[in-house]
Amino acid sequence: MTQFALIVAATEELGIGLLSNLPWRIPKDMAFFKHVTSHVPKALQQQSNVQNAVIMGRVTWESIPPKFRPLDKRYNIVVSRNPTYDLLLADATQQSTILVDSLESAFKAVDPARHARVFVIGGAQMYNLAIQHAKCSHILLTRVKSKMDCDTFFPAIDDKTFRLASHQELEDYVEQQVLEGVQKHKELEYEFTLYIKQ
Ligand code: FOL
Repeated sequence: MTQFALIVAATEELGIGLLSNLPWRIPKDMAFFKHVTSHVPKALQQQSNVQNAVIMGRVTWESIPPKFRPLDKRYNIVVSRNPTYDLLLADATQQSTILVDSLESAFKAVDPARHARVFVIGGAQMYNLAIQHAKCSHILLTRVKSKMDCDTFFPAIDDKTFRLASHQELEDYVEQQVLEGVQKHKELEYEFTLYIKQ
């Protein structure tokens, strides 16, 4: 496998979840997540049958509303130590989803000929393993500035390993314009950021 990115929304205290769900609903952040994880880089779009892969733990899989599962136009790789875990897939979506028993097996399930970018999309157990991986090249972090009650956390981002990229670098990576600076949704303030491995 080549490199991969993490994508996450987290508070300043790096809180990411509460009771196995997202602690907030920020529509423009969810739209950003959908665009970034679905978008195949322009340089690779000539090839047909190419899409991105998203890797997630079993708890994150269950947190996605059933109507959005599997995440469409993406190859879904779900990690569970239970080899008999039932993904409850409709027949039409069987080929777009697989179950594997470890993060390493998830990376082995990625086919460079069919999968352009690879994203680890959570949750805490997956992020903890993935952030330490040599092939983890980017972290797309939506920083939620408001204090929110959380019971699940993203690992600390070591500033000797990752540097905060510029807004231009973020737009270049996602190949789309991104809202710059602090955004507001109802009472919540948030900002789109990118970290790149040094
Ligand atoms: N990264 C960011 N920036 N924000 C997030 O909310 C986020 N969430 C997860 C991972 N990385 C993230 C994990 N949780 C869906 C639901 C939960 C989830 C990830 C995705 C989901 O249903 N996504 C649909 C769009 C749903 C909608 O439009 O409301 C998708 O197609 O991506």
